Amino acid sequence: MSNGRERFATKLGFILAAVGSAVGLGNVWRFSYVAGENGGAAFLLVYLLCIFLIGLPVLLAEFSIGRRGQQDVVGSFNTIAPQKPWAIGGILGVASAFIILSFYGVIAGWVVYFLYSYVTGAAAGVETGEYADFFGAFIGGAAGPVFWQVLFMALTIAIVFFGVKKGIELSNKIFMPLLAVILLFLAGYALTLDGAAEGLAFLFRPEFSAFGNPGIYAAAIGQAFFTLSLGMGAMITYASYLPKETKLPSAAGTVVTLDTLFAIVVGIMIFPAVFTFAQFDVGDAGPGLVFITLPEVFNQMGAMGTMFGILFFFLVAVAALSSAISLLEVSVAYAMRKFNWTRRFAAIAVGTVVTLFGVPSALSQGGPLSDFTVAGLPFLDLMDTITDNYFLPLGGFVIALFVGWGWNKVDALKETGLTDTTVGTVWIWFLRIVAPIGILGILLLNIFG
Ligand code: TYR
Repeated sequence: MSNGRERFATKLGFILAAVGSAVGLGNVWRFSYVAGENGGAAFLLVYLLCIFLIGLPVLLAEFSIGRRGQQDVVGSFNTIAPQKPWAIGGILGVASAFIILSFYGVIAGWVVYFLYSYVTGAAAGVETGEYADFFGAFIGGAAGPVFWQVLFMALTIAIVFFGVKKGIELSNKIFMPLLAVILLFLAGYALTLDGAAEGLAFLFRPEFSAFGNPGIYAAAIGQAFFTLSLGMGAMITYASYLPKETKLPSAAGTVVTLDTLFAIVVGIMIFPAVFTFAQFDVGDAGPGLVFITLPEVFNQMGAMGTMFGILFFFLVAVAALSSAISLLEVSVAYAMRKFNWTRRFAAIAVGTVVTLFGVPSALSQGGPLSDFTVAGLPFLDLMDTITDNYFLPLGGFVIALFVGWGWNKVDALKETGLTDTTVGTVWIWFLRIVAPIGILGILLLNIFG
């Protein structure tokens, strides 16, 4: 506490912030459509392997780097290993955080628009089967998507402006459990729909032919890193605000368990609905999947549907906000140290540039920029794929190698409180061998497969 850095007040506060970073659009929006695109159950299996064999060890590695380094992501590498090239991993992380937030704000803007549409009643009067058009009309515009993106980003910037601790801890303590309750309820409701059996089979019964598609491995590892906020220093940055006493392994276990449960419950909620209502093939839905499918579910619920629409989109917006805050915090913490800016100036300057950089994404999903594609991908999908399937795993690769081989093993184990334990030995070897080979193998498979 001597160096004057901001601190989380309690261990619970830290865990809440870390869970708040992890649980967000990744679990709801991204998990649904990426699982849908990649064969459902086969994807889920590879995803879970990536989470536990690679994500969990790397998360603990990030926690220990951050708490030991006591700096932003680049600074933390440099403090622990001065004059070494490891900080490249940190720079890659700042770049990833910046790019991810640019399109994250766009999707979060969609969520806030849906919240608004349920509050005004506009989303409730739509006929069954017409939600694809409702959604299409919104993202096909220009001013609409940009307006809601800017609104959401302004909120994110305002919170980072005032500092990490205030607001985040409190809102996560109340809203995160509420989101869990709503999701469980909706998942229960989804199980009563006509397409429930088909949806569950899609999510849990793998088609073995799907494993032959090299794309699902990259999709799974990208989703694992994205959903756990890994590979770009968000967890390093948060852990740098930790006092020494916090037990890192149990914090990492909590984050991974909760985040994974959220994703699975969302899957149980969404796929029965997809197989009941969808007028598209589940593999082709793309980023609009939840925005088209869930309103159909709310529509079925009659008068209660509006209430669920409001609650659901409100809570997802809050979850997205706590994730967006952690994304912005990565670049802000870096800019504060690097350029000696104040928190307030950094929040506004970096936040504004990120928002501007997100505008092409906002216009790319049916709007004026939809014809501009690279490798068949519209701008938003391109940014998403580059960061999540390449940058984040690469960042995780550097982090694993750093703690596994670069950092003195005794120090790394001491930082996590795992000296002379079996868990500690297993952890180090996962970082040395399993995670790097797994990540590299998947990246190569994706490039050459
Ligand atoms: N994990 C967040 C989600 O699932 C997104 C995110 C990604 C947040 C990377 C932070 C981060 O560093 O929505």
